Amino acid sequence: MITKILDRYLQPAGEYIYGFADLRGLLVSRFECYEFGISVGKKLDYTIVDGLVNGPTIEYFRHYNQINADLEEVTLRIARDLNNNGFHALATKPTISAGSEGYEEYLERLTYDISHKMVGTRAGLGWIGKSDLFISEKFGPRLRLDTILLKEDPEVRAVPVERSKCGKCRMCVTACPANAANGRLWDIYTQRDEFFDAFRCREKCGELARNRLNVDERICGLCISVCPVGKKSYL
Ligand code: B12
Repeated sequence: MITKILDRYLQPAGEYIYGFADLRGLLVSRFECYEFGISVGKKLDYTIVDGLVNGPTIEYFRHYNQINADLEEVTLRIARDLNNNGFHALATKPTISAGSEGYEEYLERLTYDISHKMVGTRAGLGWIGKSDLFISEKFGPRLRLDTILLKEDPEVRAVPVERSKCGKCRMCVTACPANAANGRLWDIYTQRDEFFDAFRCREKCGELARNRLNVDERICGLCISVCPVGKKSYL
């Protein structure tokens, strides 16, 4: 039943991935009555991502906002349909923006109440790369993610991914204009700050967006563009 609903909304199917995650013990108190989650990923436009090699572009900025809006809408519609069919589902937002609830706390730590990447690894869809990106088996990092929380056990079991598959590759580490990554491989016991400096990344993203696009935003995406896993899935 759940997969039928998801397949109905996540169209065209080739642009999406989804998977089911057991999140017991992993969510903050605000969400802990939801024990399971559905990770939904929407593919980014490959031509736009390829165009990021020399820095952020206005096309990427628009595309990224459009995908966020698409994901927000489709996950809301799915959650509504699930709720109409006896489930208890909650669609979370793809990202946090200025003015939204919790934004001040977010700025202090650069973490949000729910990590879509964590839901993605628990759903077995991919792992965390050296630049702290979610690397999906299907699209590499060339996607944006969202999560639908669920109280009921969907009874579809995924094998969670618990360590990085990046091996010796350092493409994103050397490409990062902020030098934010130190090259250490991720596993579920590794904290973000041990291998990735999010504050340095954010500052550089702000500088690039200001200088290249004249917008007060934080945009880069070079780590997404250079990842060979994403490129491989394109071929
Ligand atoms: C805060 C934030 C930022 C901050 C900090 C980034 C960071 N790496 O933490 C800043 C402003 C710098 C930023 C920048 C960007 N961001 Co951002 N950001 C977020 C946001 C809102 C919250 C992430 C968060 O809470 N991080 C805190 C840390 C602790 O968690 P985490 O980053 O998710 O990763 C840890 C966990 O996932 C954990 N984990 C994974 N699996 C498991 C399993 C278990 C059992 C456990 C215990 C832990 C665990 O491992 C990771 C490392 O510790 C998310 C949306 C969301 N709600 O998830 C988008 C998000 C992470 N951003 C995204 C993107 C695309 C970007 C940018 C490319 C945008 C751009 N500027 O062009 C850059 C790239 C930065 C980069 N290389 O990470 C995408 C990532 C897509 C992908 N393929 O990975 C997300 C998911 C948004 C989305 N809806 O798709 N971002």
